[in-house]
Amino acid sequence: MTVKRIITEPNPLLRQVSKPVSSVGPEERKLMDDMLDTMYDANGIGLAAIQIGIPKRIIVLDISKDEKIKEPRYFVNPVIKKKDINKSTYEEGCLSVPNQFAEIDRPSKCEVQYLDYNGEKKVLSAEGLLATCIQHEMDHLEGILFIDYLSKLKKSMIIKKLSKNKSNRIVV
Ligand code: GNR
Ligand code: NI
Repeated sequence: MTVKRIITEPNPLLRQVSKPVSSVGPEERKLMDDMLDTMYDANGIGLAAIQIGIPKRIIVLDISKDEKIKEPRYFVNPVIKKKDINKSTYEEGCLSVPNQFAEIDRPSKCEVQYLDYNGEKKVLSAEGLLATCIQHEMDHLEGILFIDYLSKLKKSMIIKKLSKNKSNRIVV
């Protein structure tokens, strides 16, 4: 289990479309373990593989409120089968868009089909924060970030800020 460095915007890697996984083997499970470690270390509730530079269609989530009770969820090759016509609004953040938050509307419920940690085919009906988070992570697999839903002006202001922070940071 290793904590990896999370890639932040602007970075062309985050715009890459991730590739389906052919089977869930030791390499994929090691990746999922590292992703979970990286996510917990960064106090996030979700992470897509591309955020640590691996363009595979894998996401991990843990939306449990109690820090001591871990409820990790693993999704390989997730596909959304159904989306509710009703929308919910959540204040979203992203580990790849540090310290920026915005209210985003998304379908309030969704049904997702995926392979789990053991490579078994599963279907999950999600609502609330879980549904939002699944859709946020699945956007990462398509190279989409939540700031893409904002006005051009808001988005460009955020990217400008992040670029500035990056050029000021001393990389060790
Ligand atoms: O930690 C995260 N919190 C969050 C809050 C509202 C909606 C989505 C998220 S996902 C985010 C972690 C992340 O960047 N995942 O890609
Ligand atoms: Ni994100």
